[in-house]
Amino acid sequence: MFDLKAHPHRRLNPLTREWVLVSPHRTARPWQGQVERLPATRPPEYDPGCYLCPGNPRAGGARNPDYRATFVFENDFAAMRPATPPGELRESGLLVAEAEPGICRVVCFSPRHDLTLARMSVEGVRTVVDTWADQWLELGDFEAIRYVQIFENRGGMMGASNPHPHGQIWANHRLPNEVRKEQESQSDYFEAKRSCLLCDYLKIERALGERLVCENAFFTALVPFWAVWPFEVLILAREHVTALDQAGGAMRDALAEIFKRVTCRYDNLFAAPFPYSSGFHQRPSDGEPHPEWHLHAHFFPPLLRSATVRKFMVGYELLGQPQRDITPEAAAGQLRAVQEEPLEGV
Ligand code: H2U
Ligand code: ZN
Repeated sequence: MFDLKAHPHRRLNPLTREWVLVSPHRTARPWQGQVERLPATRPPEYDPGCYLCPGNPRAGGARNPDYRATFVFENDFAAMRPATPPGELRESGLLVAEAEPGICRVVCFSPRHDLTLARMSVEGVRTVVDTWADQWLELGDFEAIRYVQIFENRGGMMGASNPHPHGQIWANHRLPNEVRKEQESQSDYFEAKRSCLLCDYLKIERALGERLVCENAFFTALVPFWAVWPFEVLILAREHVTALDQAGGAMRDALAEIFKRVTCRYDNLFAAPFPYSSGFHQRPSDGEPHPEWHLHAHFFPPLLRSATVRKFMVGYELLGQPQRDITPEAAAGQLRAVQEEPLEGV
């Protein structure tokens, strides 16, 4: 008898329509609760050498203002530029290139060099939520911009260049690959069923409960059935809103609250600050209503069993498909078991 808890199987991600191989038998042993904290060297509140701290010079000569809450600036090493001339290359359908105009910005979450979303107050994170929503609207209004990607890389393991709490926004003309896949699947589902893929998925998960991590009145955090990363989390709006502009004050407070709770749980799992890449997926900024889109945030953390054991996408995963040993159900259980308050000294 086929058993998801015991037998190798593959699971479908209905958002990307990609499969993940799940090998639950490889971790049939119970979790040892191993906690291997990295040395708690908390950074100073202000670092004179940091290019994101208030008042400090950045590369390229600009100087940061003496900001008191959030601070947004154009990336000095932007991956895309607004003034990119139109153009394309098409050679036999095999050499294909298209000019890609865009705008890249950096968002400092706080003037305090030593904070993280987990360590900031909910009010402080609410200011970040407002900044994200304002930037999403402002960048989406540009003629050339059709998608605004808000994201955060946290920790050197995920390639973040600096511990100062910050994220980035890349806004550009065409849908990035991951967004295009989610656009197509949500749109096809909406056409076929006249209902929203993620609203329907959330109903199933809330009824089953085994993959839930935590929730409040407006958001649910869960480990998706199709998770690839060991402690991957999906934060879903509980009402059908297509983007941050449709979130009112109470919903924005709740978003700040759930971000703090999820990142605290991460920090309390193995390592503070727990590394991850996270970001929102929401409706494209092309002026269409996109009723099929459901606002959500993904968290992709690389850690597997401890602060030092990480997951790499190598070998079979690069050449075949992603694979995981610890099941999403087990990962959700571990995330539910850790406390939500920041630990002393973390
Ligand atoms: P990451 O930590 O996710 O790499 O983001 C930091 C960004 O900050 C990075 O994209 C930019 C880098 O280009 N940056 C500046 O714009 N100015 C600077 O003085 C240094 C870094
Ligand atoms: Zn700093």
